[in-house]
Amino acid sequence: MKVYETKDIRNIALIGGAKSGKTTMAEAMVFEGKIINRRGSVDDKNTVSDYRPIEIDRQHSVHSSLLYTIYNDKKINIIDVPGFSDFVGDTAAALNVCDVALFMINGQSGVEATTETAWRQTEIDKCPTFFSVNQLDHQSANFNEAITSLKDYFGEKVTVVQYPVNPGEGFNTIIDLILMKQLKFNEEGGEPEITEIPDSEKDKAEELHLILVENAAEGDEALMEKYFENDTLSLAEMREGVRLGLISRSIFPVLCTSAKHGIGATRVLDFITNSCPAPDDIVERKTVGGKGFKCNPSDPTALFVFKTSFEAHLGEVSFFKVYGGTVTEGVDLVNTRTGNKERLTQFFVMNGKNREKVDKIVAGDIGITIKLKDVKTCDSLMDPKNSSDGFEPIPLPVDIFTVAMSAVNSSDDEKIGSVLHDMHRTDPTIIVEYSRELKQMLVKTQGEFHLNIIKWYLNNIHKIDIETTAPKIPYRETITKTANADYRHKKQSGGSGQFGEVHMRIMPYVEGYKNPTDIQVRGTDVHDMKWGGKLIFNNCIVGGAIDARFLPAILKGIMEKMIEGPLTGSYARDIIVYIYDGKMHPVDSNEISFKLAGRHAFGTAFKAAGPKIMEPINDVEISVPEEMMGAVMTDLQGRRGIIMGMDAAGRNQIVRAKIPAAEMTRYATSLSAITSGRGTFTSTYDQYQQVPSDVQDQLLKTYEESQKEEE
Ligand SMILES: Nc1nc2c(ncn2[C@@H]2O[C@H](COP(=O)(O)OP(=O)(O)OP(=O)(O)O)[C@@H](O)[C@H]2O)c(=O)[nH]1
Ligand SMILES: [Mg+2]
Repeated sequence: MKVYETKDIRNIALIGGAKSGKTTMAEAMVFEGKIINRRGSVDDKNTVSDYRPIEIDRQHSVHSSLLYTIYNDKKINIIDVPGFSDFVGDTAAALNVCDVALFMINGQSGVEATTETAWRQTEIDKCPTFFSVNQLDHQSANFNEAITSLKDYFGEKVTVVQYPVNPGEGFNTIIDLILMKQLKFNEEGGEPEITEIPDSEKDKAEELHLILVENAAEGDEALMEKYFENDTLSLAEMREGVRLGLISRSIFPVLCTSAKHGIGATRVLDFITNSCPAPDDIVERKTVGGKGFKCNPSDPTALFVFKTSFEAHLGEVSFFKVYGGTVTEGVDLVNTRTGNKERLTQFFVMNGKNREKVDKIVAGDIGITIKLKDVKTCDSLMDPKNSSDGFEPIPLPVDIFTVAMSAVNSSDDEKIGSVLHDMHRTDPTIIVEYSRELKQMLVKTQGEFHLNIIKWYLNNIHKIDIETTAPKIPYRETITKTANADYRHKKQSGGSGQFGEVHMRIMPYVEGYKNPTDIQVRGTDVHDMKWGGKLIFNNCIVGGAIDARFLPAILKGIMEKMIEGPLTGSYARDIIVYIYDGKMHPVDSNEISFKLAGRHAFGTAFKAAGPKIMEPINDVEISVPEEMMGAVMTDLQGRRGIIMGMDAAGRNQIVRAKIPAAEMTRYATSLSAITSGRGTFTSTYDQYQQVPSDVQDQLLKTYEESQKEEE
């Protein structure tokens, strides 16, 4: 394959709502570039992009695919991103390395939830963005409504560059406001017949052209002047204006297509090659340490791995974009995460499942390599002379949906662990953790849909039957008042016996607490519990009632009960203990006796000290369209939520609330259902709080029952 220079490369992320037609569009682009000689379709399960078994089975994209096409002697890399909102991690990765985002808008439904979230990501990445209103051949497609919806969401910089003359069945004709021509496509796409704009469309075309010219000129002062001088712009000036406007995000052009029939596809390619920025037109990408790379082949070699996947016959594949230099076969680069050298031996350019071997990849281009020793997504591979730091990682969304997963057949448990570990490598938004406290394997995802993908792989590819349940909640136990307890451990068996007696007082720990006045504290140990909170252990023994050497054993006994709390076996926290008296036996006292005495005395005192169960409370931030606020608030009340505040953010309202973690386990699914996918949220642990008494009664009952079952 010919090597394309940086200025002749375009990197496009195909983004948009589920089933808007991204994969179909990618297929049309690859076909029109003559890279494949037959246009497949998602419905016939034979596209280059949706080639994986799961995608063929489900007939939608599940993983992003890297494709390329050639048009106007430019190489266009395309990342086709799955549209369901749970795959937001793929969107983040694609936008991180692509220089332009092409949003496919379903002409039947306008701006969808995923479009809105992906748009926010383009704002963060400052990514040049344009739209194509697709499915215009559909009888219920409505171009004007789609434009209204786009402007409504994204503002007046949304600019019509093309409009359909005959939307609906038989759609084949477009007025192009850059070319100021009519484009008529034949049934299966291809190159259009270009004619003058018919009289019937002239007024509308002139009016929209003027808006386009004004918006295009806004991207550049010199162009603006030219426009004022001549009242219009030449084709080259228009293209330049649009290109600059895209870069500065002062224009968001809208094209129109029927990807299914290839209508408009060649013109989209033409637009990409003539009006979209090349990789070196974009602001430089900085390393963590502030070094800048502007996709220049003369810079030291620098590349960024944005995706990892497992491919048939290749094994683990690393997808990368070159930001500096040219990578050639056999080059040694340093992984800035590990400091180790990696030799890159083979490169390929990809078209979904098809790949072609190449000798080198220049700055600005995207490719894949295989057989790396230790490289993960987000790693940077740098010239050894310039390898002190790497690029910022892709900003990934936090997980919002957690389940506990186990194998139906416990002999598969280990296998599940290793499969999930591999899944995390290829999709870092899948997080797997084994919780020792809960004794559960927790799988954290972007939602139930995402989880179902994991289940599909485990069932169909790895043949493992699994069960998922809501994760247990890491409750804590504490006390609310002071109590005393004594315990004598005494055992007489044959020769030496066991004897230890402990008198203790326990009191709730709060910051700034005061010791009781009737007890004299002689020594204090503060223990920070690794599960949060404190245990304060006070030695108040007078007159040598208990030898100092037995105190550690008493503490050990108490600790055992702190680990397995007296109420429900959860960790205990925030307790002050005073050991103020006891008894020893000159022969029979030993450590084990005092440990047991300490443990029992603590258990008894705990139960008398107004014991309470505490639960984790999360700080939750929910973003929803204004009109859905009522439903969201009602739902929050049912979750014992406390509303902390509300702010307006664009079209949305942001609700801040404190909600018990126990009430949040399926929130991703509920919020999506209440808001038709428009609501988003984040949830982070804030603090432990005592549960209300009805919840405590229920928890005690459940624990009692589970203990009975175990017996
Ligand atoms: N009528 C019509 N149908 C289309 C068009 N483009 C795509 N479709 C159909 O819409 C469905 C979804 O198309 P895809 O290309 O898979 O959409 P996608 O955006 O890649 O979907 P996800 O990857 O699941 O987000 C398929 O049945 C396509 O045949 C179009 O221009 N016109
Ligand atoms: Mg798709």
